Amino acid sequence: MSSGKPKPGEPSSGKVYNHILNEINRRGSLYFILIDPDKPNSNLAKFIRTATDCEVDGFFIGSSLLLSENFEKCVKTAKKNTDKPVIIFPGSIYQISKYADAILFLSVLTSTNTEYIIGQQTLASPIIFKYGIEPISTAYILIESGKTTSATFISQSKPIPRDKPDIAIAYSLAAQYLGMKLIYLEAGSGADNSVPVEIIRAIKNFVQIPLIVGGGIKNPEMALKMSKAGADIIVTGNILEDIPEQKIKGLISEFVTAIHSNKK
Ligand code: 1GP
Repeated sequence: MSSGKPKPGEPSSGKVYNHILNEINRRGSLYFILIDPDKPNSNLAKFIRTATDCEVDGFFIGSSLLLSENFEKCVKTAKKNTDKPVIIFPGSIYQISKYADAILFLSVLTSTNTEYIIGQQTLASPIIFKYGIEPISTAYILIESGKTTSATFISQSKPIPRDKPDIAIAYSLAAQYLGMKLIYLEAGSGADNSVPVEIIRAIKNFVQIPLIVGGGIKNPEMALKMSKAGADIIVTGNILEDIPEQKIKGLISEFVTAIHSNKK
């Protein structure tokens, strides 16, 4: 996709968000890959090109923690090697780059600390304004997944119990009523258990805004089940970092085929 960012200070065009909505309409469900700037990938450029050739729908870049200085380099490399949206999925105010197409403007609704609900967002806003990056208002909702994940620990969240879809529905409705544009249901990177399909299905009966689901998704079959339950965007991270290089292309293609097969 071409850049065409609004000039600093102009209201966001909503271009990337509209692209996502159009693609959801066209494809049914979308597949995004999470790039963790802290995980060394000597051949990130090649990885991004391979994923783009396999028709992945976009890339998120971010991490709960940021231990390396690679963040901006990752964003630039991704932008250089794909025409798909490159969107920041920030763990903190230190993850903002003017080279990205957009930023998920996350509020961690399950956090018990206002710092992660509105504090970091307040500090980030003037920078986002100055850079003219498109902010996409996103409710970040953590679901209990068997162990304390980095996302839960860092954001000081009280994750929603796996057997309480009603609570997940209530949070999601609140996000929609607050005018948020996306809901991100997170089990946490490397989670033992991914978000239950029952929770995805329950939320989709109540809210209209797109639903992103990520954390602990281990294979294309699982992704397809989530897509059929109503997930609009499926995200994987670890699974593609943990396999030999020669298997990456095949696995990305399998995820793309499975997720795109579910035209609603
Ligand atoms: C995206 O945090 C996830 O929401 C990524 O999780 O690394 O377990 O795929 P995995």
